[in-house]
Amino acid sequence: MYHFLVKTQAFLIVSTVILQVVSTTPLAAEQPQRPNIIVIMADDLGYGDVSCNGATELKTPHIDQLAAEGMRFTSGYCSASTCTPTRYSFLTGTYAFRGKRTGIAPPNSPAIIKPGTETIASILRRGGYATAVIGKWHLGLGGDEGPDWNGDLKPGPLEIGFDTCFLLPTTNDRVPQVYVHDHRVPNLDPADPLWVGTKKPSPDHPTGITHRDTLKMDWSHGHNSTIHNGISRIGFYTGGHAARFRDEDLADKWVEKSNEFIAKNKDNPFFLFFSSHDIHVPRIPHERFQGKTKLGFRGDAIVEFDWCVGELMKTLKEHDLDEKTLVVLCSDNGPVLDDGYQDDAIEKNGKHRAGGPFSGGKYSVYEGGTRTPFITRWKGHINPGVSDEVVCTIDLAASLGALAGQTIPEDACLDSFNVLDALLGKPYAGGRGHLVQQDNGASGTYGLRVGNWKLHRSDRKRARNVNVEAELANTPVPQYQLFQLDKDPQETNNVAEKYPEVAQRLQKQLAKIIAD
Ligand code: NG6
Ligand code: CA
Repeated sequence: MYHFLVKTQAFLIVSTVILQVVSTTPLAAEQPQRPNIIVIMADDLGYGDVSCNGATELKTPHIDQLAAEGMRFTSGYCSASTCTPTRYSFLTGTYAFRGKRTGIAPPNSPAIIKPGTETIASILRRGGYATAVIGKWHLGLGGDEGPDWNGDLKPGPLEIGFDTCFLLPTTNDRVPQVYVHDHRVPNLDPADPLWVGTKKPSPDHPTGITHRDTLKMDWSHGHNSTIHNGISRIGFYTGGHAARFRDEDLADKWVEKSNEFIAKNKDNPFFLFFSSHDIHVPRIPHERFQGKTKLGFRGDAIVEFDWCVGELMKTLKEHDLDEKTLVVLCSDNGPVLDDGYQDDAIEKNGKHRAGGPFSGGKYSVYEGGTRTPFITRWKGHINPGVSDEVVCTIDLAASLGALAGQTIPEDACLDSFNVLDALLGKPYAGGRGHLVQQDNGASGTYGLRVGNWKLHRSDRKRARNVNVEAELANTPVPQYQLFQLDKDPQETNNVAEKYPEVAQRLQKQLAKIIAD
């Protein structure tokens, strides 16, 4: 089903297509168009965090413009409500619960996606694309022994299809606060080697507990180990001082490196995975964004992310690439207010609803955990509109592979559907018929959406105690619940007993997908 605007354009598009068929030689018609592709993935950005999805307490003009010029999805998803599994699925096109160690990766995690695995990057590279990931990685680096911070950091992105990378290796709240460029930590002084570990390296090592009064942003839970830039983090590290970044400068760095990559590849097809650290904790936007919203640093970080989107669009325009580039904007999981630092996100939230009309957020299989901002824009090729088709970040591998004219091997991208026509807003093109949502790694909490039905399955004994907004939004026991998303988007009314045959059908379907 499509928005009125799109439906009225159907006739025009059909007639244009007929004209094109008449006037185009068969050879040209068969050739893939191979536009450049930029996937912009935000971190922890909720459905309701952008003004084009209804936010009124802050403005996201650049994202709104993207939506106005493209297709805005009201059922656009990421596949998990935490970072590592969503990113794993986005790159591999396979549900994270099928892979090992796909839960939230610790600082010294080895590379989770093994070399030889087909990824969206390797598929596009085979299609002649120059490929880059710039920004947050959080999928581990190095062999089984983990990252060699002072040596060659491989395997990593370059071993699974990316030509180049410029990374935040894990998360900004996990040590170490250094960049990774291709296989190395840049600016590392050999006389001051980088050490990263899980145990306090010396009794007098300052931490968020021993030196709490010196912190520029206090922690609320966890995040009380090594201090850098006045903020204590998850994990311990020493050394590498010349290589360390300031949190305030991350967004500028991603934009700078992306602009370099785009300029270098403006004459050939390129794929850029722009992986913002915003709006993950610690939320420390650049000074010029601090105080820009009444929502505190969480809102300011959204504005910083929006600025990044605007800069990338400006760069495309400068190189005359607007009509040659498909842009996809998405998020890696739903929103969270207090995720471990006292940044006033709860206190200053006011009437802002980060999850939009949905319940839950990060860590949850309620819709708010995975139904997130999702926009596609390709000037001259996507007719602006709003779509309620179900599309997911996991589908980008098969869909964008198809766009690049690539065939995907049978044993790769197992859960990625080719929903290209839906992504391009083609009239009457369908999205996914079913989608599994998960919270973290193989933790046993799942959601299954089939049409307007939504099943929750929780194998855990207890809901995880995370304050997503005002309520505890994680899936509680009992084990199975059934909701009707069209009538009950907040998933408050469990109808499993009212529709037992539907509940059973979905339980079986979920069990089968998981076992496949
Ligand atoms: C949690 C962290 C949280 C965040 C999350 C990963 C604590 C108490 N909480 O374990 O702050 O880092 O992991 O977020 O340490 S994600 O978006 O990268 O998945
Ligand atoms: Ca995240």
